[in-house]
Amino acid sequence: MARGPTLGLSGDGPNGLFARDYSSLVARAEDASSLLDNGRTTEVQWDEYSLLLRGQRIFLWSGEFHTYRLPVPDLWLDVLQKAKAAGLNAVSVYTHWGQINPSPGVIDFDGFRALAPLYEAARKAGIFIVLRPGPYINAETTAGGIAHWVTSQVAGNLRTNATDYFKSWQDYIHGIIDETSSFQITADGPVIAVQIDNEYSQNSRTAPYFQALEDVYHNSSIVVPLTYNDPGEGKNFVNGTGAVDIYGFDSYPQLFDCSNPDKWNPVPTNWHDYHEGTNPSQPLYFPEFQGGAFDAWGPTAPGYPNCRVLTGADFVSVFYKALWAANVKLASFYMFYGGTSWGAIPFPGVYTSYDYGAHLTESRDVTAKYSELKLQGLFLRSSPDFYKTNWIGNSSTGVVKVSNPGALVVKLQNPDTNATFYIARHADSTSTGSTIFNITVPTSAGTLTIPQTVSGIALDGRESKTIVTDYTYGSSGTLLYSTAQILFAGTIGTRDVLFLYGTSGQSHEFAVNSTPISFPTGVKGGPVTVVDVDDSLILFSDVPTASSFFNPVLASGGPLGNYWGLGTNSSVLVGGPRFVRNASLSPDGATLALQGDLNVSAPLVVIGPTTLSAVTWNGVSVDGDTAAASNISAVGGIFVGQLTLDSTDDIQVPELTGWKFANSLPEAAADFDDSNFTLADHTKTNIVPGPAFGDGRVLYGCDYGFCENIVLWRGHFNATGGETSVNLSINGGQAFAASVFLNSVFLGTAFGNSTNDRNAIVEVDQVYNFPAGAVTAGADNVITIVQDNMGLDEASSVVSEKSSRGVRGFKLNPSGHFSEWRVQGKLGGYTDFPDRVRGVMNDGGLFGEREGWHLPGFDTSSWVSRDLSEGLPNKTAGVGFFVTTFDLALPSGFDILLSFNFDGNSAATDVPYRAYLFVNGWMMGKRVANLGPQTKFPVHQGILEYNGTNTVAVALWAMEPVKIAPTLNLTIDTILQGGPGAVSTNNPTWIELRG
Ligand code: IPT
Repeated sequence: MARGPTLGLSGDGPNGLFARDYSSLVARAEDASSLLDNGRTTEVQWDEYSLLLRGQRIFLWSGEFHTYRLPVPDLWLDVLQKAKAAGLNAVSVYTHWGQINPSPGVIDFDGFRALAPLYEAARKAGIFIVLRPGPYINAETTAGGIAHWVTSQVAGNLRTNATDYFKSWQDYIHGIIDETSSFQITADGPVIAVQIDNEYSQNSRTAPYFQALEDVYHNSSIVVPLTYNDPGEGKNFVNGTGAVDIYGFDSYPQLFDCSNPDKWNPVPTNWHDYHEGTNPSQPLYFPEFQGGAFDAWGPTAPGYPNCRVLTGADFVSVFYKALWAANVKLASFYMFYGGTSWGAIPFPGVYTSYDYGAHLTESRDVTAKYSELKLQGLFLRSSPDFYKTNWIGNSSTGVVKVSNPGALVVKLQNPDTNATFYIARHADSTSTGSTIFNITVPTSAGTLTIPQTVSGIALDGRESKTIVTDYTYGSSGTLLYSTAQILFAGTIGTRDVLFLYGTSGQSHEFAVNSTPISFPTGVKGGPVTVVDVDDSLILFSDVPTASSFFNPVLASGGPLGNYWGLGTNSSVLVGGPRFVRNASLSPDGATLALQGDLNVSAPLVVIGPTTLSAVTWNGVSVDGDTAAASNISAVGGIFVGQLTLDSTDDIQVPELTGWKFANSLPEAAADFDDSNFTLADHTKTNIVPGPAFGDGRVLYGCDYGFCENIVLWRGHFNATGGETSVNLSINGGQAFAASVFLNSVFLGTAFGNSTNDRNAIVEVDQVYNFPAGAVTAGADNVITIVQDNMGLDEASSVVSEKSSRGVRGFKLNPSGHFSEWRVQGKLGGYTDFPDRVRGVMNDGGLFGEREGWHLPGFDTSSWVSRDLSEGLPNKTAGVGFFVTTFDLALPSGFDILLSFNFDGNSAATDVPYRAYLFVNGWMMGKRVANLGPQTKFPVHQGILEYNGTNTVAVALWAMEPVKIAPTLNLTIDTILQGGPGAVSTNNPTWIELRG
């Protein structure tokens, strides 16, 4: 069989380790004249088929990861290694303007805001990056990522080319450029593209804005292509002002309602046609394809486990392979790892967890859908012929002959090698039925009806399959066809290896030459069946066994040495452990050192070079050998052993006891001295909509520097004694709350309702009656409002991402005048907040937060002892702080996944309380007990100190004067032996920030 000029082929030398000379490959692989670039670098090119990096064709198979949602930089490598192990070669990363540029002129790339450690970790893991700095990112984050101060300081609509908006983003984008330039692929770095803004439509208002952003990059040292994500099939920014280098569009075919997780929407069928009619000279690119779904506040919220069903392994099988069938060659899954919307990160539509039902859980653990993603990713990595295919047609028009119309089969073919890929699914993509079919297709051995000896190719319910013909692999491996799926094809050591898999109970058949070989049912002779054909090692297993395999890359010493294809084509196959992080082979090829995670003791199977004789696991030699100890080790180079989990009995976490308590709402007392609060006397605002009623004063927190989290308002009036009530219209965004007091008397709470309601309440216009005797005639009386800000809205098509958060209307009844309004939020506001490590999003304006009661090291010795489950004293409505400390002494060499759990994780109750959970000073959770659904709050090592003292503080807001008795436990969710290595903490103390 003729070998085409494809890439990613053999390993040279005894261990297959080599640094590729890509300059020669450019000429060998492609006619360079047909490749396009942006005129700024030829290291990233493209044509109608795919992207090429340094002349080497790649299938960009990527996942979304927001480092700001995992505020522990030492854990980023773990996520990237898990992406790499899934066969992804890239991540897509939003950066957050609001965090990096908290106030005008301040650019902060320290701590979790840093980019350099992300880039270093990506380079180490062998993962490319498409950077998406916005300025607008959407992302279910407050104001869609726009810096809050901008929403107050810029007049008019944002995301236009108006001078003040233009000025507002300069520091941020120039900061991004400065941090990124030296990490582009042109400098052996991971960054291969930069996206312009996010999902905006192209018109006379927005196009000059895009152009202005592009001009800034073009006048900088950024040379990689600029890309764009159209929200749908809108042909935005393909041509004309603001057009980008590489266009793509986003798709979320299952949408975001996780409450009927088994209900599927059909696979869209027009992607290929749309691409042909839109940007046929570019590859088909999905900058965002559905990787999960977000979930909203409310008692009917389905929760993330259901989102993970809606977008589960079957969804990954059918919908991701539908991308292949449309000839997509660049795709990124939103989210691969969702993480946590801690502090003020969320927009009002989502709660703290941003788990997203993604491939990794919020705790960074792998899932069943991760395994399916890995099966696909390793196939792509194994199949360079697949990176350049023509879309030939499908069975519905007779281009592919299929025996059963219940199956829809699309044909893709490499024009250079004739390798052909048939992507099959049910014609009704939502079908849960079973369909058996065969295909009659041309091959190098003539027209064949495949399979030849067994009953047919099976589709059981929601699954999709890839059937290959004339597929080549490794240095000389050939496959005439296979109905079994390919886990791995390539060279290991000096031997070509093909690892096939299929569902047990179905029939599978492949042919190397003309002789069909079948695996009728199940798997015989152990988990992996070995067939040694013509010096090529061919293996077959069932799906669970195949899913247990990892294919760690053996890095070369060259530039980009850990990047598959560009840096190395060497790898080994490792079956058994929960996760394989890394592999390296001794120079003589005898000893393989593996690193990874175990959740249980597990058998280990390594398919390595024939020189292999020993394996270490996390530095310890593994019991086992490559002798003919089992049927599969007989062929040589296969190590069979046993990995043993150490006892985890001693790994425990304490009960949370010893709580101390203090009142955190002294402001709700008539004699509270608020003279250091900010006078709220503005009569103009850039925020829309403006005030609803009152006397012209603007009571929007952000106009006074208090843009996020809890804000307190105090309205003073000299009473005549005739005042009977106050009418307040308070806006905190969907699911907000505000409690109102007159002097020290509680008047009531305004409740925003669930975001699951179509007409979710963002603003409550309510009359608060004054009880008899509460007003003091002839004296100063004070209305105190404690208000939660649930975040600023994302942009909709008509409204900008400005949001009126505050008191939109105020009026004393029957009459009266507020002599003074004062406002207080986070200490220092957005310009002078002291906590530069945790950043502008972390805390708010509660008395206890201003005093630093949430910080480690604050001395509570003078406080009273009071258990959290006792609630506030005397069933009052108000806010109290509960603080305690606990020690952890958790062993190293483990990744121990912990979470804080309210109320025994019982479903949303109707108890009217909010609790703000601070762990070592970080606001890691907002519990809203009357709405739900979230009770469980994962917190990572790095926020938690695993060897020492930890501080947990709960700001408990009782929103009604009733008995409120929350409970809080720390639990171990999962113990993984292995882990990502040392994780440091950066938890500034009370002395450092308030002392
Ligand atoms: C897409 C956004 O680009 C992304 O930031 C995120 O918000 C995602 O939605 C939903 O999680 S917009 C797409 C739904 C049209």
